[in-house]
Amino acid sequence: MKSPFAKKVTAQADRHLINEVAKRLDAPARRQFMKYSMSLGSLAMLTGCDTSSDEALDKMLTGISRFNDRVQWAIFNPDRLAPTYPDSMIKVPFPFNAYYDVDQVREVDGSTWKLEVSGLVADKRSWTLAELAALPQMAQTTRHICVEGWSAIGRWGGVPFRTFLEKIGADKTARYIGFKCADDYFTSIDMPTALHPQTIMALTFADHTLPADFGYPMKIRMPTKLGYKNPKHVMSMFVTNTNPGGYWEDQGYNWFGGS
Ligand SMILES: Nc1nc2c(c(=O)[nH]1)N[C@H]1C(S)=C(S)[C@@H](COP(=O)(O)O)O[C@H]1N2
Ligand SMILES: [Mo]
Repeated sequence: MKSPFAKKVTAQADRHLINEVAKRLDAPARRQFMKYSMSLGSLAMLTGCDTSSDEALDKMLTGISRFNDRVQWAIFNPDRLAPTYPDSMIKVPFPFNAYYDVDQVREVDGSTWKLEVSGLVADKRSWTLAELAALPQMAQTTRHICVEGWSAIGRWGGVPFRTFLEKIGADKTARYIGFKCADDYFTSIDMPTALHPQTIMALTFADHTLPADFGYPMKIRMPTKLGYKNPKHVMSMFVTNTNPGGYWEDQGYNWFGGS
């Protein structure tokens, strides 16, 4: 996603989003909104034509992506549910994806694993797998969408993330939650998505222990976000007001990453 072409595709998606948002506004708000986004759009065209300045193009596209983050945050509906599907539609075998090949998958020892918790929370003690498994559980069959051009329906089960956040006394007015994984992956999400009723700390896939490939011992599963926002093999999490970025996000993927 680092290439200028990939970034142009992102900019096109942003134009699409701008039009989608405009459709939802009433007439005066739409005029104002379009005035603002059109000025961004004409800037895009001007800078886009100036191929001698990659730096300017880069800066402008990053600006649009930040704008896109703010728009997605603003229109995110905490009560709207992502579609769920019958279990007969679960994709077998489910696709694997990571920034490395499947033979490089990290083998995490679930018997010694402890989820570390830090930042703006009342209770910073770490959690064993058995402790998480003893909390209330839910499961849902949803579609995972990867920006690399595939999507697949899967079934993830585990602890509703909201339940966990309330249990540890997380500051629900904080803006972000960051995650660090057993590989070099990291990502972060907005608090409204963390509290969404379909966001889960997944411990199972298709009603069995989460396989290593899919993020054992725990992944954060959000059907309202694109694949790269769903961290596998989570080792630690922290609540913060400073945007922690992410592995792909820091290389040009849109940070909010809604789907
Ligand atoms: N720890 C970790 N989590 C990760 C990734 C990764 O490389 N490492 N890749 C992300 C991407 S881009 C996708 S599409 C999904 C793939 O999840 P799956 O292997 O369960 O299909 O994991 C996401 N979470
Ligand atoms: Mo992905």
